[in-house]
Amino acid sequence: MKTLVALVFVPFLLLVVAGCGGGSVAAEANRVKVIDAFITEGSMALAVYLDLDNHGRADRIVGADLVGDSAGLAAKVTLHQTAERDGLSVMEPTDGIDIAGETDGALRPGDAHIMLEDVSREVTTDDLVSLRLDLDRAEDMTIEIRVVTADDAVALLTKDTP
Ligand SMILES: [Cu+2]
Repeated sequence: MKTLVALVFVPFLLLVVAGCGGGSVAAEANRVKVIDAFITEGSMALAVYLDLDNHGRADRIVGADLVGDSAGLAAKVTLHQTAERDGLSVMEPTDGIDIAGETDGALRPGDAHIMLEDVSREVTTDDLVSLRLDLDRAEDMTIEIRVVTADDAVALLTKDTP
């Protein structure tokens, strides 16, 4: 009798667990969207700025790396946070960049950004840079970063603060 009870209930429990887990993973996957990503043309060290749209819960960028044709373009890809040190604005490595839940967000100068370090060549507006973002909750995603002129970067970075 005990065996019969187990046989009846185990498949039922498995169904419930599978349905629940599968649903939440799928829903979480595409909640964070990158609307725009850009760097200013140049070489050596390039800061990546992002426009984000998060329709899900708060998340966190925990890593990033260049992929595809862009792999190896920079020796290092790091997450940076801007901080005040002795009255100076400096950027420091950080473990993660928080993305607020249920909101539009942006990575902007003076705040957090992704840094391409030791870029091996001049990156121009003809380039498109592929970057994988590692997220804490949502699935990792690959984004295309466009390269803009210094003037265009200023226009993009000032339009958000009317
Ligand atoms: Cu930086």
